[in-house]
Amino acid sequence: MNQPDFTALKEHNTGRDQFVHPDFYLIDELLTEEQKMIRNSVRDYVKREISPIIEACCQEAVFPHHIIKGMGEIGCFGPQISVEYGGGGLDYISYGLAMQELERGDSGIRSTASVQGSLVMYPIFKFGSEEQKRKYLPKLATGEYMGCFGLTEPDYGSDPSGMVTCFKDMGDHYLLNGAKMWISNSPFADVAVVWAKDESGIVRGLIVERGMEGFSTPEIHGKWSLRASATGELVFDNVKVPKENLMPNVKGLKGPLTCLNSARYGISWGAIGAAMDCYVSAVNYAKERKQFGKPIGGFQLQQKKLAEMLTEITKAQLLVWRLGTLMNEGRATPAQISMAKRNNVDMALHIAREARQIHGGMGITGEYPIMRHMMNLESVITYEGTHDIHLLILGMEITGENAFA
Ligand code: TGC
Ligand code: FAD
Repeated sequence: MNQPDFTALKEHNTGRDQFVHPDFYLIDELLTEEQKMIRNSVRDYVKREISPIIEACCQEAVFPHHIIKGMGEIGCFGPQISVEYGGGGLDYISYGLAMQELERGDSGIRSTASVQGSLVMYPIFKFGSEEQKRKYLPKLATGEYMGCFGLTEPDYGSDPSGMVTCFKDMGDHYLLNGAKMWISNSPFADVAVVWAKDESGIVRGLIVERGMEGFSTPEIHGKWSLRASATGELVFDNVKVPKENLMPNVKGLKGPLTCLNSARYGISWGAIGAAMDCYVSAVNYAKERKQFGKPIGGFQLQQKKLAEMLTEITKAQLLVWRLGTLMNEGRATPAQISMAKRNNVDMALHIAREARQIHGGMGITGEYPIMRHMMNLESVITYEGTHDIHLLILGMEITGENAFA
């Protein structure tokens, strides 16, 4: 892999991203001035710092480390975490809008922010000791520390309850053994929030730091998806974890699953960003590209695709706005979040595929963002609970019957 020349890319590509979001139902009128300001500030950042370089990052499968500081400065890490610990203290609609704009840039960039805010800062904020909060959260908010979240294992993905990673109490420390798989940000993370079983088989959360002996983070190569995001393993070979690194305030699988609620909520907004980018590109292309003597946008078949895309985006926007309101009131249920994550990622993937067709052969090139979004969304529909798992969560909510096992 080659490191792209970021300076040259920015010089060449700055100003090319002229994105304006579709707002067919005037949903902006439901947003506060502060929410719109946050949305616009993240959008400007994406246009300036992400759009000019992202295609090259994906082509070369490189995570652009230099963006971390700027993402911290505009408040993308832990916008929903209390300001007392360095977070943004923002409401959940603002958080969602930030994720939407980042994922409009690229799902891998949104992933980096989701993991940092919802899966590393959130568990430390919610379940950590006061010392842990003071030690880690302010540095995670600025990006001085980057974090990752280890739940999935090679043999336990959808069913994390079977995890085999475990730790023993050795008196003055814990001894951690096992491995985690498919971990976003692991290759460069300074800290890992790791879910492991204690000697009674109860799932607990530990904060593991890079540099602890026996802890390694090999990178997973060869992905066709989320190529601008670094994914890896977490390997624990008799790692001595200080006792003060156990998060004291949660026991059981509800610990990691509570964090997933926040991250899945963010994805339900993020997917709209990817969908909107594909839709806007498809509208522009359909108006410009001529075949049989007229713009292809003048043919009914292309209009059907565009009309259905806009309809689905509008429905998804209304879904997340209402869900965000329920989140702000503390009334959103895990099943409601599952519905939004499942629907909106599937919607975005469908729109990416339709947009790809509208772009004809050009749709498979890096001239347009379509194929990159489409490939990214193949991960997004699998991580944070697969499409099937979210359907089963809804099925259980409706019937009261558990169809998982
Ligand atoms: P089950 O017996 O149903 O539940 C165990 C305990 O957890 C509680 N619970 C929840 N609590 C909070 N929020 C939720 N969403 C919860 N769902 C369940 C439940 O009440 C119970 O509590 P208690 O007190 O009775 O012990 O658990 P189960 O073993 O039957 O599994 C349920 C299932 C399948 C829904 C769950 O395990 C699941 O969601 N599986 C999918 C796994 C998953 O999403 N993994 C994601 C890994 S992280 C990731 O992908 C990051 S990608 C990051 C990026 O790059 O963006
Ligand atoms: P499996 O669980 O093996 O599922 C395979 C198929 O079987 C799926 O279609 C699934 O829906 C289906 N299936 C499973 N159980 C049932 C059932 N009961 N009924 C019907 N169908 C079923 N994990 C982390 O912990 N941290 C991370 O940061 C992280 N980042 C990731 C980044 C990427 C790029 C990817 C691809 C994954 C990441 N993951 C992460 C892991 C992700 O959460 C898992 O891939 C996901 O939970 C699915 O697990 P699995 O891949 O083992 O698939």
